Amino acid sequence: MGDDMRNHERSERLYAQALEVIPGGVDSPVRAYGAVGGSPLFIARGHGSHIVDTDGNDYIDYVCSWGPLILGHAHHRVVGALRDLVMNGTSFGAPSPLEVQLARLVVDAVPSVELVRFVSSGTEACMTALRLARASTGRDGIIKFAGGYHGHTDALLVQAGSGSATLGVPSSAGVPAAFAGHTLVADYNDLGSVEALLQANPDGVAAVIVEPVAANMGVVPPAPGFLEGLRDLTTRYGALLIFDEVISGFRIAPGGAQERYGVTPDLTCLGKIIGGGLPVGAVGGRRGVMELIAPLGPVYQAGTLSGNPLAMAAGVETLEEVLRPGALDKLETLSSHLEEGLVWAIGEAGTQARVHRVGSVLTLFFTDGEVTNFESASRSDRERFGRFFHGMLERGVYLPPSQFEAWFVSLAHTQEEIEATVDAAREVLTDLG
Ligand code: KE4
Repeated sequence: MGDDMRNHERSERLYAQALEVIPGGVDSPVRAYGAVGGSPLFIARGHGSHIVDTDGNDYIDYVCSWGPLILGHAHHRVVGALRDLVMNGTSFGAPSPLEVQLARLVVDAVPSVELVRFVSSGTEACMTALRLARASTGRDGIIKFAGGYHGHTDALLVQAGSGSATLGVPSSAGVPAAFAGHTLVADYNDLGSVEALLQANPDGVAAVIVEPVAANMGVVPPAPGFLEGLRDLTTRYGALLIFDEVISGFRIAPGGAQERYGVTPDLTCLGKIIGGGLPVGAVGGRRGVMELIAPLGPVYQAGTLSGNPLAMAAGVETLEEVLRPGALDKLETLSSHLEEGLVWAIGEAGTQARVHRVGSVLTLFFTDGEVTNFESASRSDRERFGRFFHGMLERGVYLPPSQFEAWFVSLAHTQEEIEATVDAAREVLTDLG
C-alpha cells in the first residue's frame, strides 16, 4: 500500500510530543530525517528483518539499529538470554562471568586484540583508543579522514561523516580550537595525503584512526594497498594505527576488516554487533598498549555500565550465531543478490547511480562519478536520494535516511525480501526518472 495510503497519525502525534521535550524530537540527529525531509516514524516493534511503526505499518528494515542487529530483531537466542538474566538483576557494578565470556570471543576472533576493555558506546571506544595512543606515544596529534565518523568525542568531530555530514556540520560547534587543532584530516584512499601530514609532523602524530571500510560517507571500500600503506606509514613514523571496526567488526569477516584485508592495527574499536542491540563498545589491542589502561596503567577510563551483563549476554548470543560456520557466507550471498538486483534496477530505470558493497553493508550513491572518498561521495544527488528514500518507504522498505549511511543486511533477511526490495527500487527509480 502506498505511503500516501499509509496512516502515520500516531508517529506524527508522537513526533509533536517529542519536539516539546527532546531537542529535534530525537535522541540521535540522523533519525530526524533532516537529510530526506518529512517527519520520522516512531517504531513500535521489530521482528526478524522487519520493523512495525506505531501506526501498524510494516517495513523490511535495512537500518537494523545502524548495524547491531546482524541476527535481525528479537532473535530468540538474544531474547531468551535476556529474559533469563533480567530476573536476577540488570547491573552489578562488579565483574560478571559474561564479560569474560564475551572478551574471550573477541580476543579469539580479532587478530589485533590480546586484551579488550568494554564500554557503553562506540564513541567511548574511539575516545579511549585516542587516549591510549597519546599515552603510548607521548604525542598529541591524531590523523583522521574526511567523512570518517568515530562517534562524537571532541577530537574526532572534525570533518566527520555520518549524521554530522548529513547535517552539514562536519566540524561541530562547541569543540575548542585547541582540541580540534590536534586533529589533522587526510583524504580516504589517498596515502599521499597521510604521508604529507606525517612528514610535516614527524614526531607529532600519536595515531591514524580509520574506518577500514568507510561506511559513514556511504560505503567506500579501501583501495588496493591503502590499508597496507597506512600500516607501513604509521610504523615508519612511530604512530599507532587504529581501526574503527564499530561497523565492520564481526560483519565483513569473523575478525573484521583486519582479517578480510590482512592488515593488523595496534588498536581496534568495536561496538554495535558485540552488544546485540544493547549499549556497548569496546577497545582492544596488543598487550603492550592495553596494559597502559587503569587499573594497570596511567590511562584512566571507567564506566558505570561498562560490561553490563545484559549487553554482554546479548553480545555473546549474537557473536556465537555470527561465528557459526557458514553464517557470514549466507549473509554474503544475500547481500550480493541485493547488490546485483539494485544494479539491475538502476540499469532498467536508466538512473545515474552506483552501488558500493563490502560484505553486508552497501550504499546506493546517486552519482555517475567514481566514489573513492568523502569529496566524491559529496557530489551525490542528495535531493534525489531523499525522493528515493520516501519512495521506498511508501513500498514498505525502510532505508537509512541519509545518502552518507550504509544499508545493513541481516541473517534474518530472506531472498524473497531481497527480491521485493529490488522490485521496489526498480519502480521508484523509474518513477524518479
Ligand atoms: P556510537 O557512539 O553511536 O555507539 O558509535 C559511534 C560510531 C563509531 N564508529 C563508527 C564507524 C560508527 O559508525 C559509529 C556510529 N554509527 C552511526 C551510524 N553511522 C550511529 C547512528 C547514529 O549516530 O545515530
